[in-house]
Amino acid sequence: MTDTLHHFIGGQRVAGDTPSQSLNPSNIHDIVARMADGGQAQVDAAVAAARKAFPAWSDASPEVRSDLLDKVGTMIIARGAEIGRLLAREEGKTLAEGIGETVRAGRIFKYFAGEALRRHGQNLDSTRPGVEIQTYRQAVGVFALVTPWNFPIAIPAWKAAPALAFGNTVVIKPAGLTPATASALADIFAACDAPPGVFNMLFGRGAMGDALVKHPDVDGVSFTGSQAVGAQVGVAAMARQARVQLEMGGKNPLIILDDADLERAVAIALDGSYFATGQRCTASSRLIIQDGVHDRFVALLAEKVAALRVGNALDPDTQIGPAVSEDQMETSYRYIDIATGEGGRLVTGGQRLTLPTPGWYVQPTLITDTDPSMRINTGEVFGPVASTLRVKSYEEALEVANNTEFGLSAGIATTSLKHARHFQRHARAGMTMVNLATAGVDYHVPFGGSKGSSYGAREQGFAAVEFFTQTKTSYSWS
Ligand code: UN1
Repeated sequence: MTDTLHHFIGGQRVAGDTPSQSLNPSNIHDIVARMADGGQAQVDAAVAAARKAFPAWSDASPEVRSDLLDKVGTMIIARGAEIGRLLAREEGKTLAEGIGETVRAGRIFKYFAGEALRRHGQNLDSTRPGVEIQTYRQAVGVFALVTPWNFPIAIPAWKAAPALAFGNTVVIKPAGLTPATASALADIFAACDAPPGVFNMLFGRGAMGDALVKHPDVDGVSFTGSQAVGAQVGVAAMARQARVQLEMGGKNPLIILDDADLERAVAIALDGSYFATGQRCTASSRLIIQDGVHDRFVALLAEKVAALRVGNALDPDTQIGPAVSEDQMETSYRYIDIATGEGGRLVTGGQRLTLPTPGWYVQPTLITDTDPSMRINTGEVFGPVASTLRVKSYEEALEVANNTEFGLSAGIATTSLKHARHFQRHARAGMTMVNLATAGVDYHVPFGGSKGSSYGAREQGFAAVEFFTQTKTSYSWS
């Protein structure tokens, strides 16, 4: 079945041409959806609808906002198996990963249903007698949310839910590779009787996102995607003093020290580097291993990697689905070639795969004997590919881990409290993981990185209020 997706503007589906389509990366003969495109006129209409809805939505009782988010969350979870399957079909995650992500999106809405009711202002004594001070958190206005293909429902949820909870209205432009999954969210807002214009969705390619981000009536932009696009989004937003939040790539290290619980270390490396086909900005791509345990760790991990079942995402036995697109598949193989060309040793993987259904499959790959300057250790691969680096000490491991322009997530496998504590303080990353995979985060706590990975206020959990509200300080004397 091929869906036809139209824009969702002011509570209505707005039809237009549907020139592009999304494909099932596990079986490229399967067209998942035909997707509308558009330009300035659709962007103007969506932003105008969001602007029109803003006064009533921001003035509404927090209970009204809480109720809508709770209803949306409940409906997403109720439809978890069906939307999760659509996600797996369109993005290439396994069924379990697709359903897991969908349920997570529902939980995000339910969390922010609670946040909408929480009081975020303060009462303070003034330094002057008889004067009182209150701070309020007020809604900002219309937010543009530009979301990536790798979490096609969770990331729209984690940007839209807080924006709406605090009284803003939104226009989402989901990634062109995964529009059908995002569109399910627009259907749910319609089914939950969301006030028209509070939640709008525009389909299309990069030019559509560009027009949205540059729209003078958009007050803030939250973006997740590549560094190159993020830089343009940042400049466009700042040019008119719109607030902006950017989540970009990662080149996340996982250190394995000699004293690590080896079985645990192998399990978290396997999860962090390969699950979700390595298509997570939090994926572990550099495994930094201490001398004493290096060979044993590599042998154990290689055995597990070689045994991973790559296949059609909709087959329940599949552990690793395909890359999302031909481009992403080719990027992985290109990085593998460069790595072996520069002297890396291919321990397992790296071969092209022909499976019963034609798709963009990548064989999970482990490359050893690399050094920090190789391309495989500097660029973001975004595929099921990891490299290993051999180090002599914890100090050297930390130095190698921090030697990157990114800084999203960083992990360490160790039983030493001393090294774990030191790492938590000195890893230059927004998130640190001790004996846990670098990927796979909770939804009720801050998310974000340092250096080239992130810009602006943190996303998620109790931190989201920073970006999606503006503080007013009120003085009174009586
Ligand atoms: C996770 O690791 O659970 O685009 C989430 C990404 C991140 C989300 C990762 N923004 O991969």
